[in-house]
Amino acid sequence: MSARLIVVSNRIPSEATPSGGLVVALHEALREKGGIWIGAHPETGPEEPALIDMGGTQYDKLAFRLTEEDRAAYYLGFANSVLWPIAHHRTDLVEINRSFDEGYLRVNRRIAEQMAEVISPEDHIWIHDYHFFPLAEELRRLGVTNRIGFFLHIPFPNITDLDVLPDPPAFARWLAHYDLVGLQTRADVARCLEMFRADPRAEMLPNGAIKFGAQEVSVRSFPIGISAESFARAAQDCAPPPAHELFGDAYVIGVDRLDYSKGLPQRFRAFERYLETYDTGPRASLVQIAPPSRESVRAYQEITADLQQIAGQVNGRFGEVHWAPIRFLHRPVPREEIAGLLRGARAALVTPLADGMNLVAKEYVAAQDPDDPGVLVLSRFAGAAEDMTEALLVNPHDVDETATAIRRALTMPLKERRARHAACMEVVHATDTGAWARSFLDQLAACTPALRITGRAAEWLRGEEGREFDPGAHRSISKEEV
Ligand code: GDG
Repeated sequence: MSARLIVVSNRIPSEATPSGGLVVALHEALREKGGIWIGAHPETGPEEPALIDMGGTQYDKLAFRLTEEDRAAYYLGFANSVLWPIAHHRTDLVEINRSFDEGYLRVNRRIAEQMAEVISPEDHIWIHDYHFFPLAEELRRLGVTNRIGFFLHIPFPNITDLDVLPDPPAFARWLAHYDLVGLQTRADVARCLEMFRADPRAEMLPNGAIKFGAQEVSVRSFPIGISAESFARAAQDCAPPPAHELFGDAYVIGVDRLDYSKGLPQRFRAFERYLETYDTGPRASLVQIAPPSRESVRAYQEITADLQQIAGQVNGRFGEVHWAPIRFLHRPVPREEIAGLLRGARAALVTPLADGMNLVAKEYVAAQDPDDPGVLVLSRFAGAAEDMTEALLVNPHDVDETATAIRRALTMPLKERRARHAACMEVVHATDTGAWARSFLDQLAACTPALRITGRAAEWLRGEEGREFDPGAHRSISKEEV
C-alpha cells in the first residue's frame, strides 16, 4: 500500500474543487494518494482538545483551532511581524514581543500533539511555509519518525538577518528536523547552506545532505509554478474589451496582495516617471489590483495609506476629465476577471523588492496570446527571475530603469515580443504545479531518514527524563547500519 499524504498549510481550501495553482496541486496530490489536509480553522474560538473535522470527501480535512490570543501571537505576531519581514529583508519592521515567540511555539506544539493522534507510521508529511518551522521538531519530540518534508514559499532569509530572531540558533535546529527542505530557487538553497556551513553543530555530508546532531536533512530547490493550461483557458474565456474602450491606448497591469514586499510605491513612482519622461509614447494607464491583506498589522496599514496618497498625487498631476493614469483597486477581483485583464495588458509590472517566486509573473505569461503577446517587466528580486531571464529584468528600486522598461515594453516589435514570450512560456511549462508537487514528493519518498530514537530514550537524551538510560544509545543509526 502506498504511503498516505499529510499536508499541513496555514489555510485549507473550503471548496470541494479548489481553484488557484498551489491548492489545486496539493488537492490533486491528496486525491491521488489519499490522506489528510490540515490547516487553521477560519474562525478563532476556545482551545479544542483535538483537530476538528472539516468534512472532506476525497480525503480528510482537519483544522486546528486558534484562540484570539494565538492568532495575535502566532499568526499576526511571530509569523507575520517577525518571520515575514526577516525573510523579505525588512528587519526594520520586525516587532519583538516575548508573547509572539511563546505563542508561535505553543501553537506549533499543540498542532504537533493533535497531529500525532491522527497520523500512521507510514504517512509522508508535507508541511508548508513559515508558520510551521518548528513543527517537525515538535513531532519528533513526540516520537514521530515519519518522513517529513517542508516547503518554504518565501525567500530564505539572509544569514545576518536571522540574528534578529529572539533565539537565532533555534532556526537551523528547526529545519534540521525535516528530512527534506524545499526552497523556491537555487539562490535560496545557497543561503540555507551558508547558514548550515556557518553553524558548528552542522556537518556537510559528501551526498550534499547536512548532518545536525542525530538529524540529517537535504535542501533542494523546487521552483513553484501555476497550472498553465487552465489559467490560459480562463484568460481566453474572459478577455476584456479592447483597451482603448477602457483605459486609453493601452494599459499595463499589476496584481499583488497589498504587501510592502511587492514594491508598489516604487512601481507607482516608476509609472509617474514614465508619464513624465515619455509623454510622446503610447498613452498608457496602470491598472493595479491590490486586495488588502493582514490589515491588523501596522506595517500593512502604513503601506496602504502611502499608496493611496501616491496614486492620488499622480492622478491629480497627469489625469484628465475622462482619463486617470492609475486605476488602483484595493479589493479582491474574481480570478477569471484577473485572467482576462492580464491577457489584455500590453505589459505587466511584477516588481517586488523581494519575493519567493511570484506567481503573477507566470500567470501573465500563460494568459498571453502567443501570436501577439504582451511583455513582462520583472524584478530581479523575484524568485521567478532566476529562470525567466527573457523577461525585461529591472531593479525595482531604480525608478528610471523601470520607467525605461515600461517604454521599451510598450514599443517592442512583435518579433521580439514573441521570442521573449516563448522563452518565458517554456519556464512556465517546466514548472507546472503538478510536476512541482510530484517532484517534491518523489524526493521525499527517496529520503532514507535516520532511524530515530523516540519515547523515553529520546526524553533521556534531552535530559528531560530518568537518568538510568543507556548512554550508548546517544547516536543516530542510519538505515544501512541495521
Ligand atoms: C507566496 C509568496 C510565492 C492576487 N490578487 C487577487 C488574486 N491574486 C492571486 C494572484 C496569484 C496569487 O494571488 C499571489 O501569488 P504570489 O506568488 O504573487 O504572491 P503571495 O501571495 O505573496 O504568495 C510568493 C507564492 O507564495 C507561492 O509559493 O510565489 O513569492 O510570497 O495567484 O493571481 N486572486 C484573486 N483576486 C485578487 O484580487 N482571485
